[in-house]
Amino acid sequence: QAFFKPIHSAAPPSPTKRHTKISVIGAGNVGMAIAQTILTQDLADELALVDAKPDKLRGEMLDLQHAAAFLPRTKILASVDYEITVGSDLCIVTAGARQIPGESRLNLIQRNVSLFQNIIPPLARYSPESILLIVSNPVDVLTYVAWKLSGFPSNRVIGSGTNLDSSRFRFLIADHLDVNAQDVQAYIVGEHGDSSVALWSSISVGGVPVLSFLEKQQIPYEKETLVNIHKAVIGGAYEVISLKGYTSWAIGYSVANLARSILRDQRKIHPISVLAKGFYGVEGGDVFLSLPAQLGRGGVLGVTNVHLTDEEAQQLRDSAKTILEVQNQLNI
Ligand code: 6V0
Repeated sequence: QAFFKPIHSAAPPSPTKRHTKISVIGAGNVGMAIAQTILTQDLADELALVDAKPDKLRGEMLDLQHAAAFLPRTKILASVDYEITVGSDLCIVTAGARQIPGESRLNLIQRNVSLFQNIIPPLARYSPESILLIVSNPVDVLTYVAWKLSGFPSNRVIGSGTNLDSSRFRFLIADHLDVNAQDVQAYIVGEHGDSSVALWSSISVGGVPVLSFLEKQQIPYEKETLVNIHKAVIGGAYEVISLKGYTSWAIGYSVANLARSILRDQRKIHPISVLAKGFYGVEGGDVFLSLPAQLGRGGVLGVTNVHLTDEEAQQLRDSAKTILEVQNQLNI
């Protein structure tokens, strides 16, 4: 006897209701922070977790499933087999090798490329229409690797890039001015990490362009303050890692925010890693860099034309060159 007695006139489920599926590859600190933010924000009907460690993976899956009574209903699956990712709308890759003491950066990247050779082809095969969102570091190079290995059009392969750096930037500016970070429009572009480029001239708070306002009012502002804020953005990740061993909450929210823009077709502009060739004078090869890009259900819809100073544009081109030099040394 059925537990539930169906009502006679119950209509069949509407065929137009979209079933949304997200897969997260890598159930480490970052993958799990992303997974839990996605669950609490009700972004998917189905969440598939893949990792190379079956016990850890099953433990994480059960732990999340046990919260079902407090969360929106989401089917949670986990397996070492990529078959469970079939039909994903969005695949988020956070799997990554950890640096061995004394290992060169290039060697670590090459090990991550080998890892991606096992991850990206099955993802692309099981979800040929999906959008790939790469989080593993070095994110710009690995987004390029994922693009190559997937064979997907570039609008469907993105890296989380400087979305997190920009959120740190907005927090620090908001803290400095004592305003709400959501009212601060400010972008960090370029390479995620040490050589990122802060777009000072385009910062605005509540629609007021900050630098030109200060200049017009002849309010002296310390150039040093600006430099220190950017330094704090770059140092932020290192500081968190040195204190707690890894970063997780902010990257979790940052990636869930990208997932929302994509799956709910929000058409919001995010600084994310996209194929940058042809934008802002970036030439010389296929390179992924963070630029303010519009995101929707189709992936990257376009790149906005923010005014860059000559110095900012040059820094961006230098970043592109550095990344290309690394890429050229890889066996993909
Ligand atoms: P972690 O906690 O070591 O997790 C990595 C996970 O990947 C582990 O659970 C591994 O078992 C798993 N894994 C390894 N190989 C495979 C494989 N072949 N298939 C499936 N799973 C595998 O690392 P953490 O979660 O802290 O970081 C993950 C990655 O995110 C690293 O590359 C970080 O550098 C990167 N981050 C990127 C950020 C960004 O802004 N782009 C921010 C934070 C971290």
